[in-house]
Amino acid sequence: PEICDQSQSTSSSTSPANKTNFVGISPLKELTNITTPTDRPFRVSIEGNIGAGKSTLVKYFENMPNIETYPEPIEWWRNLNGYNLLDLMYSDKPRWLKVFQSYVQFTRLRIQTSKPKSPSVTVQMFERSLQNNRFCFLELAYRSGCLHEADYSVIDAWYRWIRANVDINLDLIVYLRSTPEVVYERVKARGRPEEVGLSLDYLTQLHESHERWLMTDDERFNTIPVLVLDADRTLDEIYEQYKKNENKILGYD
Ligand code: D5M
Ligand code: MG
Repeated sequence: PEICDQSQSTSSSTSPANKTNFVGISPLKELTNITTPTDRPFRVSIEGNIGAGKSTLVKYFENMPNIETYPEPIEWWRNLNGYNLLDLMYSDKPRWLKVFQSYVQFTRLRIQTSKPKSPSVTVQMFERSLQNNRFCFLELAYRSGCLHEADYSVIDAWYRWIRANVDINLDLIVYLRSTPEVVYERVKARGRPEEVGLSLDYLTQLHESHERWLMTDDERFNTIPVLVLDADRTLDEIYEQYKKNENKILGYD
């Protein structure tokens, strides 16, 4: 495919992207099949577009008893032997996207297989996941022509091996569902230097990639239960949603 032709996936006006007011449980992934594991903590991953408020949610839970939170390891990506891989990736995707995907997958593997620091930890909360890397970012990179099928296949082969040989299962995904225009404004306001060139078009594609992964019933993408929260609201309203859904998010009910 043509390198980084990003024109092909922005037009789907029939996608669930337009149901902006949808809050609640993904209709296709009922939460009835949540199981609380007995041999390890409950694992929940916080997912959503750039600027959806994942870090804020993770922070909200960070000091609660028996919960261990794992923010995205963005500082690892920003400094690998002095190289800022995040910046390299955004400044030249055809050159750097594949090694970035590969490094992100590695860092997420390290995090998602962390042993809790104390035996009293009953919940591990991750900001994004290996599953996100594979089914959202890697998939989008491939579909938009940013990644050669051979590169995609190598990273996919690693993912498959990991999944077959290491316990990377998640018990719940919390999807902070947003509208691309809303997160675009937040990303601009946040002003992370690597993200200055981020376009509304890319955020729209990323949104659609989250939708494809989490809001369709295609089991090749996801079989993990998904709790959907409306991330377009104000911070106060979003905190209200956390409070209301706290027990669900933590696997307590
Ligand atoms: O910020 C996380 C940043 O890292 C954001 O710029 C997206 C980028 N990111 C994270 N994972 C990937 C993968 N797998 N590919 C490409 N870019 C990625 P946040 O605000 O937490 O979303
Ligand atoms: Mg974040």
